[in-house]
Amino acid sequence: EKTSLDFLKQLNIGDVSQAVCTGQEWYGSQDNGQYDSYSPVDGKKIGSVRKASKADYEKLITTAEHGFDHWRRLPAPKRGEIVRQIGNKLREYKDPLGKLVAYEMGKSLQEGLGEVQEMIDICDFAVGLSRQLHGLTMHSERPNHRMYEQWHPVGLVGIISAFNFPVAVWSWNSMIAAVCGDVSIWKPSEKAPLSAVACFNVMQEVLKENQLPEGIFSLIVGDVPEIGETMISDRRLPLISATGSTRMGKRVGEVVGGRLGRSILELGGNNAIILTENADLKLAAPGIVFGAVGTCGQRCTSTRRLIIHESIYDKVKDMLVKAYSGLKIGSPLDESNHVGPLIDTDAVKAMQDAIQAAEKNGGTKVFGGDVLEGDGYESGCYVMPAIIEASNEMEIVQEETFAPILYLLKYSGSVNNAIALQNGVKQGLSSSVFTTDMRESEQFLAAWGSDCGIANVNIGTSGAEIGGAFGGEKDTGGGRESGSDSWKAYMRRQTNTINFGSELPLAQGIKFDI
Ligand code: UN1
Repeated sequence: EKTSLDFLKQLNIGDVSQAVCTGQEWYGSQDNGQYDSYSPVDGKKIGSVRKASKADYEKLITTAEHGFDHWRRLPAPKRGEIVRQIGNKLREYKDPLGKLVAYEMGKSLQEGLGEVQEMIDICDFAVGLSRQLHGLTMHSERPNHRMYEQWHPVGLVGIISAFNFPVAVWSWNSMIAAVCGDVSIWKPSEKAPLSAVACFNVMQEVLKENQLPEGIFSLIVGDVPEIGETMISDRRLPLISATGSTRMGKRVGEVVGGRLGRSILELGGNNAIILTENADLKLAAPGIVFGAVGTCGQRCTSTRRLIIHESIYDKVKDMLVKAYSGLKIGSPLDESNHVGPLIDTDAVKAMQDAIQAAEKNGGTKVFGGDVLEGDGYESGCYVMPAIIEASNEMEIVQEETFAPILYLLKYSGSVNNAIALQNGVKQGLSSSVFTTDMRESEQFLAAWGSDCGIANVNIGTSGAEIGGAFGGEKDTGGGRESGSDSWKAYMRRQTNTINFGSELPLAQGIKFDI
């Protein structure tokens, strides 16, 4: 059966897209090669996007600098009004954009639509924020003096995003940056470039209707050495927000830090759910399964480890094997399926290697792990999610494998032993505990509890709302995006002291007469 590709027409995606967009204008080198985007759903080519050259990048930056000078002069609530219209445009195109995300990346249609919903939600959040970019006022120690702080835009913000959330992560950064008065330059993943092109096609109408200049929102598709490296070492970009592997993040942090720029890093996770003997297993089951197999295990918040009290270990194992046996795996565009494909065959290979390594380390596979073949699985990217009994010290358990592998770990004694296991990895993104005992949940949330950026009670590790700050500690990079006061990272703070008297007293009582 042929997948209906009407959504490509609705999103104005042609055979070959240009590499650069500065808002409405598209351009780019014609002879620097191109990315062909193949769908992991059916293995078919969806379209191509040209690769930008260094000259394209330079032209873009000049435009963005002009765009910034215009945009920063617009009152923040007026910038919010543009973001409000972008949010409404996304509402209009939610269906085709969600379908394209599902088709190009391979996540389920529900999750593709959910990802576009995250974009709409962050636009709404940013609109409200555009009237709340508050600073504080302080009392000056000097008579007839006033002291306060204000927040100004930082300038050009580079956004480097990953394939797994090909559009939402851009919106978390770009929409908050936009109300803050910044302009953004987005380098999307080369594994899902068409979803990025589609976002700009959708947004274009708003920019045009409002007669905005070029360079407020920009897109550049290109290679890491040519474009990614150029961005991170470019002093004209005071802030780089990067999502991806810890290896990539270390490189970004080092280069941006070397020029004393700022970075927001959203890197790998190794997220665990703790099931104590007081867990409500009915509540926990969907949280665990969605966390482990949703998005085919390719969220940075995916559940990778399940830390189970020994008294309920066998029961939980049986429950999970039963639940996994009922999983429907197939085209993510068919809403009755739970799990779609991995992003590509390299990811399939990485999953197979991880399972082998786990078995070599002494782990026991209790379910799944096979590569699926036959009707509907022609792309070679479909796998059966795996459950492996393991222990926390195993090298492979310490690593993030971007695939649906769930490691079962056993603990005995108090919840503090489980928390020690949960914290006993290099990463620190998301964590959760299922318990109906408030003493256990409060231990988990205490200063000596979970060391992660996200710690949940009776909710899984994935599927965070946009209203909270998103990000994590240790090898996860320390950055925070999206809600709460994450906006502060996109602005520079200025402290202002104003003397409205006729004397010039110095602070700290210093006398200096001339
Ligand atoms: C990511 O995987 O990079 O919390 C982001 C979640 C989503 C975002 C994940 N809202 O699972």
